[in-house]
Amino acid sequence: MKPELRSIRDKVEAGTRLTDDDALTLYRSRDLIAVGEMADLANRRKNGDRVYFIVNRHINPTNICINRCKFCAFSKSEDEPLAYTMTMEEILSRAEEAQAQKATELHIVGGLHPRLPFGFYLEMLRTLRERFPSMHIQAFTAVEIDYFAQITGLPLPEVISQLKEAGLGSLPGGGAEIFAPEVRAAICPEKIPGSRWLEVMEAVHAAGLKSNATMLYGHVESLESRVGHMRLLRELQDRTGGFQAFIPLAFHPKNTEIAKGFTTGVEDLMALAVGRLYLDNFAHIKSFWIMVGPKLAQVSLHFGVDDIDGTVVEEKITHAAGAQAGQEMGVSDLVTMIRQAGRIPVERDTLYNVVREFPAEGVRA
Ligand code: V47
Ligand code: SF4
Repeated sequence: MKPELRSIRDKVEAGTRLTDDDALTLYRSRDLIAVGEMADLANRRKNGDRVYFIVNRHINPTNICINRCKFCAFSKSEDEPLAYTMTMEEILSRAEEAQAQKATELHIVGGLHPRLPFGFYLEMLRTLRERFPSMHIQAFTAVEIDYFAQITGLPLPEVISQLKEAGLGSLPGGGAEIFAPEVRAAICPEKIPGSRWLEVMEAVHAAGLKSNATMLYGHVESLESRVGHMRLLRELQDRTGGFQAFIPLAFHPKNTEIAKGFTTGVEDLMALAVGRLYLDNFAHIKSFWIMVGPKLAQVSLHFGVDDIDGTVVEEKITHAAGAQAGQEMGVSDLVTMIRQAGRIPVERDTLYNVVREFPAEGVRA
């Protein structure tokens, strides 16, 4: 182990909170195995040998978006040929498929449509709740919630309360990107500032809803801006405790306006491991297998990760930007992946209640 990592390891062993400098030292060390071992210790202290997954289905009702972030290959303008908006029937038929596959969660996010009224989203939630009462609806990034406040002129708490009343169960973690203003100016100048993303999440947590938090890395950001991003998340979490999982998202460059290569495996594992070590008040670190690929997602289970998301079924955002992973993973593949890593697969619901625990046998020779 590199000498500069020894004092950090002592802190990790003692359960002492790491500083921003510590996180930078970890990132800069490039000592993947040492950092991974520490992250594994930190993770196992919280989650033991359990690794979580969920039977879920992603639905993206529209790709039309007024923001047109430079890193986003998914969004389109209204007049482009590939622009789409699903009808309520199309959304319902996807939810029906999810129900047939025993999904416990619908994950619904989309673009900021210039003309769809807030009522469309309330209606969608009400209809889904009525037709599929046992399914948890995790929907809308903080960016969409802010947009609803803008188009209705309603205060944030009122928007959230109406969504909650209509059936919203929790929020995913998208739209966070990197909070630093200079990075946002370069990659998503039209998007709400990081400070507003945090304000929306604080209001969401105050309303009693849980959410996730993401960090988009591997574009123009510096390591300092990544640490600054995580610091703001850790501070908010200290105040609210409303975040469930931290999900670093690997930037995919294809069809985007950002000239950069794909992230490397070491970069991906480091983002997850440093996240586990720095965010001591987050219960879960999720490796979204769609973004890092199923094989690296499996390896990440030894680098601080305790959650590999779920069955997903239809993923448009990362695939539009060149993701090589498939779109769907069956429960038995998820279970095998976790078992082969020597961990115990646990199917969870959105709020991390156990749905099914899979016994720890069945490892292939
Ligand atoms: O906010 C957009 C990102 C996010 C690209 O909370 C890109 O459980 C990589 O947040 N390359 C949406 N990333 C997805 C998201 C998410 C996914 C899975 C689980 C959860 C959760 C949340 O996707 C956006 C943006 O940060 N994104 N374009 C791209 N080219
Ligand atoms: Fe719109 Fe979200 Fe894509 Fe940005 S990342 S252009 S807000 S859909």
